Amino acid sequence: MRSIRVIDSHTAGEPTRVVISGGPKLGRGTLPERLERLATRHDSFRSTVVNEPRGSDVMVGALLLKPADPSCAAGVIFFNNVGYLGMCGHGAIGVVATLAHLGRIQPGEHRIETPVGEVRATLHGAGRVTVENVTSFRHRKGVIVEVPSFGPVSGEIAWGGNWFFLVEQAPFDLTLANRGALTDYAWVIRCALRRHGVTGPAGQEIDHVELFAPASSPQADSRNFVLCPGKAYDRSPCGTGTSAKLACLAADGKLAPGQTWRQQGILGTFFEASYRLRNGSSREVIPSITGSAFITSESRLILQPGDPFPAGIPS
Ligand code: PYC
Repeated sequence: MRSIRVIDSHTAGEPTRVVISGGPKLGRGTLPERLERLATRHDSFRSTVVNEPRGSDVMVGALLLKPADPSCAAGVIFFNNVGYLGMCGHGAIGVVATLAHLGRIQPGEHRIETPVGEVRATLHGAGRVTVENVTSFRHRKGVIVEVPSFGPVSGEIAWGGNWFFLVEQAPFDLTLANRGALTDYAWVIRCALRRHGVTGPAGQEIDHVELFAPASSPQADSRNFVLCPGKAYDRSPCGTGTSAKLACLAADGKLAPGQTWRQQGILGTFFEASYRLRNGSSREVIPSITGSAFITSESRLILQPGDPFPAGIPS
């Protein structure tokens, strides 16, 4: 009977399931090469770990791997109910808290390989972590898409480790009670982007939609609602989404390097963020995101012979 050892945590409310053992053999190579093998030869593993009945649409999986560079603490591939994520901010915080929980790392700085580049993480202790993300940038601003039932919607396209369409206003208050309407609204925006061929610079799909409103707390600068590729909304303020936001603020001269931005998510939890410029570039920023993760369980996922859903239920 096959089993997969996992540790679950949540970061600002958003779950991460770190696979400690029992994953497929991906061989050697860079993280993008191993991601390619995972996606093309073992995609059922992704679905087994995060989809129902063992997981849920909101679960983000993190497969721990030996890093290609042995001086890194780990390599990690993030995935969700429908596919793979380049980077994942809340997930990286969850991975670092999990490695600390396992006693594999101590407070201090650690490097982690992801398919879209290396990130630095500082473990402050008690699950509090700062992740210095991959280089982030705004691709376009003032992009207008015609959204059925809502009319023209204007937004910015930015990379923060994933591709985002950032919209400054929404027709519904950004409250948890409105999550259904916000999900539907963000989803029709995403479909409109796809229909109109709005992409990243090399044709990349814009698969995250991020809506903003003023914060509900004087301690925050802004509140967001982020819709992920598989139609689950991010319970956290979204680390890569906050990175994309920093890139837009920096491009508009609205946030100085080193200045703190407190991003509140839909549950009211916060990430603290700031950026430095990449090699003096005024277009590319290196964001740092600070948040806390809490371990919620240690378990073994079991694939019993005869189970009609050994690979989970497709989302
Ligand atoms: O925190 O970057 C993030 C993230 C992406 C998708 C879900 N969370």
